[in-house]
Amino acid sequence: MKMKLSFRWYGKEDPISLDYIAQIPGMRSVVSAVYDVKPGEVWPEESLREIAEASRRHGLVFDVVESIPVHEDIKLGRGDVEHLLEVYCENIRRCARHGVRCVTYNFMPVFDWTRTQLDHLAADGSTSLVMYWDQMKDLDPLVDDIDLPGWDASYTKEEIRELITAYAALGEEGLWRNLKRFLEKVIPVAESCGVRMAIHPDDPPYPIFGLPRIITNEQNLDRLLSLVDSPANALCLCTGSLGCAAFNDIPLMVRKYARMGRIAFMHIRNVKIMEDGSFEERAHLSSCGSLDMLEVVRALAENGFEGYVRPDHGRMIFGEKGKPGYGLYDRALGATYLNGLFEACERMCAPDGQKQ
Ligand code: DNO
Repeated sequence: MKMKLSFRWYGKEDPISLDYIAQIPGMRSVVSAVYDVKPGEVWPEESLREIAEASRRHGLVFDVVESIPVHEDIKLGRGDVEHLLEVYCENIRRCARHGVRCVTYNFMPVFDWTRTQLDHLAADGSTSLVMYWDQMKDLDPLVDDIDLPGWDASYTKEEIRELITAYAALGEEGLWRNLKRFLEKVIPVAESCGVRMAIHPDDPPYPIFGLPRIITNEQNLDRLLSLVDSPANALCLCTGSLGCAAFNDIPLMVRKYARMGRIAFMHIRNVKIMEDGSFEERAHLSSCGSLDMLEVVRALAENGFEGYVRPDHGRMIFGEKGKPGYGLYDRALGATYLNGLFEACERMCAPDGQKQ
């Protein structure tokens, strides 16, 4: 197949071993990172070499990094930004030396994804991550001691308040300015070592607690891509993150950016949007959620997509216990479903522009 099927692996500590990952049909690439180094510090080459070698021993290729985290001071444009950008560039060079071709990152203030519960029980006995507005709406992190699942526990409540206040003062335009500075520094380095930078959209793609969010919709993705017009300035198009807001038409966006050649990495998963805008993570199958997976894959295949694809968050099923979203079974089912869609679409779809 043209697309490159991949699977996230949290390294030696991950309860899902590379032995298991290698047994999933069609699996090609390992998506991993150096997890024991803080943002703003250089990754030891030895750690990268270990991931690459372990992958190779299992017949897999370590060519995708998720993520090199962007230090909050880069996003806020404060402190020694030049030094932090230098470190970031050095990490890209080191990844490239060990075979990495795609580096995922995000530009979300303070928190990565936000959910209100990680083990919501569905009628079939499976559990998944959900975000319910009625559990969110009265929370104010400047007043309450909030402990949402998945939030970085390394910050004290005081630090979180300070960061939230700083981002509120920065605002969206300030965040855009700092993203531009980041890209102008990083993209030429990525280009020169054959790496594509893949920005992950904000999850969910709208402001939470007044924090600015900018990687959220078509207009803003256009703006991001035009900040530095290079194939190395690319998207990690996450269907579940963009797709939990009804204003995003996911197949349309996938088609548009695939045609432009600006998608380096696809995170493919399904979500069910509820009437009040809450959402539940669901099984990958189209009929299980709000997204049309066949249309997503068709849009990629029709544009000759050769980038990386990974099944994203799975539910916990078959009695599995583990890292929410990152168990083995449902992601393996997701991979198999995606294989089927891609096999069918890649064989049947003439590339866009070559249709009769
Ligand atoms: C969630 C992931 C994100 C993603 C980062 C990329 O499960 O998709 O945490 O890795 O946003 O920087």
